[in-house]
Amino acid sequence: MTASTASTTAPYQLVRDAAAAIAEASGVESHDLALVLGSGWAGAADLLGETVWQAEATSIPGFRPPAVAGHVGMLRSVRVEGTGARALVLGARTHFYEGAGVDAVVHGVRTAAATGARTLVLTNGCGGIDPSWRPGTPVLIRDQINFTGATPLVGANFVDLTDLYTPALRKIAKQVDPSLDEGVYMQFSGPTYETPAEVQMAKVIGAHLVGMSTALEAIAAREAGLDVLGISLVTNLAAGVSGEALSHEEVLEAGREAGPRISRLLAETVRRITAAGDGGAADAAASAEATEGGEA
Ligand code: 8IG
Repeated sequence: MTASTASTTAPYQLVRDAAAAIAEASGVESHDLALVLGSGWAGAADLLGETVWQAEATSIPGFRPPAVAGHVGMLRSVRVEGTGARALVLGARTHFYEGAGVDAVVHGVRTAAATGARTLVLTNGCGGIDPSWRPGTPVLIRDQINFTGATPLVGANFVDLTDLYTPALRKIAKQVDPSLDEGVYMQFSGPTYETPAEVQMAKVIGAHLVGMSTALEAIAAREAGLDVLGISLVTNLAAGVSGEALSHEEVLEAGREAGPRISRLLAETVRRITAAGDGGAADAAASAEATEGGEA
């Protein structure tokens, strides 16, 4: 890892400033786990536990206002119900298609790591290529294809991505909801949705889910040493799969419909991850083994 070079560059200084500002404003010295809430997931963190602090993200260094007008991006510090662990909830993200650069896209993730988080839960709304996934279906991300042509890493920084999405964390999510499927998420640069031909290409090269986020963030998380759990909410069938046109209204409706299910999934998964210890995957894996056969 090239932390010695990376940590002296401007984006990393901004990250340290952001983490210090969050600690100061929230009174929470360090966090154990962080979550990024994507399209359709806005209310999904409401069952996690007690919110002990919240603020507009733009009050913290490096966080940009959300691209969608009338939408305020909030940061929250939550005490996880049942375990007392500290969760940092990032209520909005900066997308690659905003053109602010990759450092802006991954600022929240790097800040989460700098607040002490060991585990990151990335959520998103996306298009599904498998027609059996009706809009409103949550799917675990097993692996990814970064099709943006960009990366948050600079220099000879050869981060291993073999287990980019931590298997032990997926296992815990499946114990919470045994009906969860897994898929490969492909990040396009956006902001257009794909053409039907692009969706066919995605399918041929091994993708099951198409979206405009998450992959770059997962890479930055891995560089920062975080364990990553990714959950996509299929809010629409990808272009050309159903023959219907894509609509933003459909996306919103799928999110509303899936709300109760994904809220319970998120809360119970986070509770189990943090129950084992400090939120690291080794503890999570141990707890998954310990409960094996008992509940799932
Ligand atoms: I919500 O079908 C949502 N986000 N690229 N394709 C891409 N991003 C998305 C889609 C989709 N649905």
